[in-house]
Formats: sequence, C-alpha cells, structure tokens
Amino acid sequence: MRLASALVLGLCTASFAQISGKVTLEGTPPEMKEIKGMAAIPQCAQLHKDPVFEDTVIVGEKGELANVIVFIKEDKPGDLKGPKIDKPGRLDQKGCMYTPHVLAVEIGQPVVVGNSDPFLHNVHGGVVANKPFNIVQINVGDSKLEPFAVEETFHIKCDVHPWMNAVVRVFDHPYFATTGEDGKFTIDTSGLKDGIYSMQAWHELYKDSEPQVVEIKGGKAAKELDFTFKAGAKTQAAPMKEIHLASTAGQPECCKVTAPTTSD
Ligand SMILES: [Cu+2]
Repeated sequence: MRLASALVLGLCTASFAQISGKVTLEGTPPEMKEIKGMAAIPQCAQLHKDPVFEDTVIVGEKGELANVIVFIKEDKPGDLKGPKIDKPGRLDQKGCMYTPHVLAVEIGQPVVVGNSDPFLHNVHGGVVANKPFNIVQINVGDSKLEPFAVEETFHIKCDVHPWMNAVVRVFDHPYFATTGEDGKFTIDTSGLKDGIYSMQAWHELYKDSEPQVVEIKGGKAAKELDFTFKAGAKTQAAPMKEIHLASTAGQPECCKVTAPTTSD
C-alpha cells in the first residue's frame, strides 16, 4: 500500500514538472519531394523498399506537426538558469537520412552522431558561431562532437550524400523540447522558478510562432499550450541550396566527391 502510494506520488510529481502541449499545421502542407538522388547510390537505395521523401515538413492527418522546437524565450541571453542536461543529444545516420531531422541541444550538452549504415558518411556542420567540425564515419559506430559553446541554429549535412541534412538548434538553457509525429511536446521544468514566461515554437520552414505567455507555479504550467502554424506562410520546402556551410576548410579528401544532385 505504502509502495503504491509512493508510486502514485512519484508519477504525480513527475507529471507536474513540465510544460506540455501540441503543435498543429493549419492548411494544406507543402508537398515533400521524392529524394531522387538516392536511387543513383545503390548502397542507400537498397536500404529502402519504398521511395524516400524530404522530411522538412512531417505532418499528421489532423495537422500534427513534428520537428517543431518549443522553448522558453528569454528576455535576454543568460536570463534562464537550470540544471545542465547531461544526457547526450543524439543524431543518427540511417538509410542515408539523418534521424531525427531536427535536434535541439543545450550549450555544453554532450552530442553524439551515430552511423547505422556500414559505409561512409560525413558530418559537416554549417556552424558560424561555434567551432567548425567535419567528421568522417566510414562504418557503423558513434562519434562524439565537441559540445557547442554558443547559441546557434545551423544545418548539418553529409557531403557524400547531398540530400542528407539535419537542423541543430543550440540553447543556453535546458527548457526546450521537440515535437514528435503526434505534434506533442513536453518540456521538463525541473529547477525553473515560478513566474510568467514567454513560450515560442520554431519550425525549420515556418520559423518563429507568435509567443505565448504561460504561468509556472510549483513547476507546473497552468495550462497546456497549443501552437498553430499556417501552411500558407510558405508554399514550398526550403531547397537544399539554401543550406549554407560556413567553411569547407578541413574537409577530408575522402569527401570531396561530386555526388549526384537532388535537383529535379
Ligand atoms: Cu552520407
């Protein structure tokens, strides 16, 4: 009985320390183009029995929008203090795609990039403010990235397979979460002082939402937060050419290849 009570209490405590909600896309989502370049590289193509499409906008039947980062918006950098996230942020390369497509991490948080494919990928960061990196992974395994030092949003791409790209956003506090395919998010509010906070949702294509105000009392948000993006705000996914890499310096000899393009 005592154990049962403790379990219930534990569950309740855990469920209180959070801000949660859902993100929806209103309107007709943009069509995601098939990644045609993949067919030209048998190593990649054989890992997929069906055609693979770009993953900039992943939306469910009822508009549930994945890969949206929801976060507390600071009045000014450094305003928010919280416990450091020590669980590594993880990006995987599987079937010649990055998973997840969008990764949010904290400054100083460990970051691991895995290769689940038994062949070459490289992990090339389009950083400007952070230290440049370009890691070669020739087989299955994990590589640690140097933790990021400043806030920045940038693309990671593989120079071998030009369609492969992921988006990384670095925060100077731990109060963020990324939506799953159900559009839902849960931010762990451990260590967050009671008060009024401004919340924002960000999507790679649709950018910043209108901020919403939330009251935190006893670690808990007073209400669930729902964000809506309008599909009409953009008519098509950002093409690959919009991915800017800060520098190709240090690019390994292996990866200076001209791979088939994905242009249509
Ligand atoms: Cu690759």
